[in-house]
Amino acid sequence: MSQHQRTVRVGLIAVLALLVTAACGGTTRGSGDSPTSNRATGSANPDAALVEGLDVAFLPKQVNNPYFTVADGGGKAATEEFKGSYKEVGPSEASASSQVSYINTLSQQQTDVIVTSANDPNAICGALTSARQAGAKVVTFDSDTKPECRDVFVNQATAEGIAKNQVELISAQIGGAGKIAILSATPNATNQNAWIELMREELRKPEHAGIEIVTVAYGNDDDQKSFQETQGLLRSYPDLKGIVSPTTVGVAAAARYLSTSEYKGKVALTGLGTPNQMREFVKDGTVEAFALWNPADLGYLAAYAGAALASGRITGAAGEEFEAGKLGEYTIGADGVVVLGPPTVFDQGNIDQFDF
Ligand code: RAM
Repeated sequence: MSQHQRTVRVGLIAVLALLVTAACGGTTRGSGDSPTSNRATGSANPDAALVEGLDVAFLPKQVNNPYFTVADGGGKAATEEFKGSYKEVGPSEASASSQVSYINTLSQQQTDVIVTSANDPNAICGALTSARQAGAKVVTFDSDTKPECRDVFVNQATAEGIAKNQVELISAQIGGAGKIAILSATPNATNQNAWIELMREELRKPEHAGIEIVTVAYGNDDDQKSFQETQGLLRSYPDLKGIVSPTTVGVAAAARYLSTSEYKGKVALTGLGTPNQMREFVKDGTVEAFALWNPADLGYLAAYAGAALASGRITGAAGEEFEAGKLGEYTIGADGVVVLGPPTVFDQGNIDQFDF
């Protein structure tokens, strides 16, 4: 869409927003909120009518990762609901600066909403800032940038909640004591680094005094590298009791390695995985339990947050509310963060109820 077309359409959207607000008896937000953020109330999903034709682009950490296929699929479903136009672009490797050229292109194409999971908190900031100056609304989801480089971050769950969940899972599986290693994604990943830091904090609590993290290995969200790193961990630390891999790529590769090795059933493995990738390893006894949120819901919520920003319903300020289709109403928290909800734990008992 050209700059002119966008200006005209954004103007129309703003007028429509005002009309709907007036018709529904909505009010202009109070002090602390943006004066341009007019909220329509009384209708199930007023934004849907206001964002028709919106160009929404999803830019994942990497395109060939089943987790992002599902997450971005949720974004596509949401975009179709509000009759926007959806596309997914992105690198095949999750390296720090691999997303920059994609953001620049999306900005040149006058994309209305860019939804991205950052491979690095800093590397894409400049490109995102330029895109915002050119008129795009930027939503990060899954893995954040620095807050000043985006409008809203849609977090899958609180980082503290994820860290606690991971520690509880591994502790239960190794009997509360022993050496563990972490198999992470890329060394720069905002999300994994935050979780690992908080896992270390959690492990400093007296009830976890017997558990020691011996090292953090990086599989770069690459299947082969994650597989080899797992092998390396088991060779380097013969007394390892468990591995925590808070990445869907890492935990699936580690499970595949363990499942045919002498360590199967002896070294515990948990982390964040998709039920479809982990099912066979739960059934063959390699993995007892692991966790994840619903990636499709995460992408869906992120797309609706983008639509709410583009329609002027929200600006990203704390306390603002927006409708996210079938997921209902969400409120923006501090630093422009929206939280999807707590993660689910999967094991033999429930894994067959999930298909993603
Ligand atoms: C991988 C990615 C993603 C993370 C999940 C758990 O797919 O690193 O960012 O949220 O794992």
